[in-house]
Amino acid sequence: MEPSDFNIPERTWKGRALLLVDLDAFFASVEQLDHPEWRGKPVIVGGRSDRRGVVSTASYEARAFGVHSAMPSATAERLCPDAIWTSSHFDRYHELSAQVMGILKDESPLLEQMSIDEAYLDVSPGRYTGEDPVAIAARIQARVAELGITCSIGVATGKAVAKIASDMDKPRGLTVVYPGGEAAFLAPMDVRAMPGIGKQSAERLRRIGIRTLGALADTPLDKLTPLFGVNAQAVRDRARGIDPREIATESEVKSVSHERTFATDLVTREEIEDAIDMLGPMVGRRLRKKGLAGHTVTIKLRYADLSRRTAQKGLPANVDDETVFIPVAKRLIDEIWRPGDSVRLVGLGISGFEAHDEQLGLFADEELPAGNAELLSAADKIRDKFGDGMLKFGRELKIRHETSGTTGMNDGRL
Ligand code: TTP
Ligand code: MG
Repeated sequence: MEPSDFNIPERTWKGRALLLVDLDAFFASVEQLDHPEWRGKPVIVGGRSDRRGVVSTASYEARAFGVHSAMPSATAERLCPDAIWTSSHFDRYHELSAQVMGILKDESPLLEQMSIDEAYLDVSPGRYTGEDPVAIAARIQARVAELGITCSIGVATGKAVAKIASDMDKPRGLTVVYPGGEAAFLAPMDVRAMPGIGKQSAERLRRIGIRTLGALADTPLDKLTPLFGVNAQAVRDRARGIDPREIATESEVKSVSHERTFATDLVTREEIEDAIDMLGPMVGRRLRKKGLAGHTVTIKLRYADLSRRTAQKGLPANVDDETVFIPVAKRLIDEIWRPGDSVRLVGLGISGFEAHDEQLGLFADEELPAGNAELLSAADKIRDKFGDGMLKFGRELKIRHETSGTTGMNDGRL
């Protein structure tokens, strides 16, 4: 293979340097760590097919058979009949996640955690450390490996390229896109490789003859405006590797959140979903009142044993509309809850009000449903006048009478 433009190392890194660190087959790797006899073998974390479950994740040995996250367990069993199956052990995953985040914070406090196993780290020379970003990335890999799990890292000048790079050479990959090499790195890729360009955008681009990010980068703006409106330039910039989004460090993050304690423990997924359906409109209304929109959804569950778990998900745009963030919040349940867990408290919050504003609505046609601003604004008015109890949508009603106490509105972190 010819040396590509994007991987010619320079002696010193100039400008911004962001790492995207993502743990390899995270849940499965923790299971292999905790069960040495499972190492090197296909391990699947998830509910088995007799319970109509889906795969949470699979070790790379199982992925060789085609098994992947979100696949129905029945399919996974067929593809890999000899796999070792296990249910999730979230407390362990959170423990390991916290240890990894601790290592990252030690390398640079400029950290934005995106999920349980993924974080951006700003290691721009001169910002916090003068060290070479690639050397830092290599050291992080070594330090994480000491915990008994592995990670892949993308190093680049911006978020999108770092994210794509982190996924290029999993597991244990270290992919570096040097400053100035972004456009050449992206050019041959399918437009779908760009985070935020989903099925719909890709299809619309295909209809005007654009399949690769290179082609997108070279397209005149007047051809993109009908597709992306005011965001056409931002979309094209992203394809050219121009991505000035800052990382949002924890200290800047504020959230609007609500939580509720229940008199009787919630024991089914549906009951937890009902709680989210109830909390969502309270959070949404509070956001709209404050004129805030955020790109991180957090749910918090407290269990009968009083232990607490949270799960977070980043959104491709800032939102204040509960019809958009409630479905995302519900999908997070599986990260921290499994059948049999008794839940005493449910919290829901939106945070990350900064930075992403430039990309608001950028790729708004996918991943996020359109939302329902008009209806919500009408509902807000009724609630303003008569209070929260006056208007309830669907399932909200079911759960109201089951609550024993409410913690008030709070603008702190979940
Ligand atoms: P990912 O980072 O998407 O996946 P991974 O770490 O298992 O594998 P990779 O090497 O490709 O990064 O997700 C992190 C964890 O989140 C994963 O280990 C299990 C959980 N998860 C689910 O439970 N369901 C899902 O559909 C996905 C994508 C992840
Ligand atoms: Mg991962």
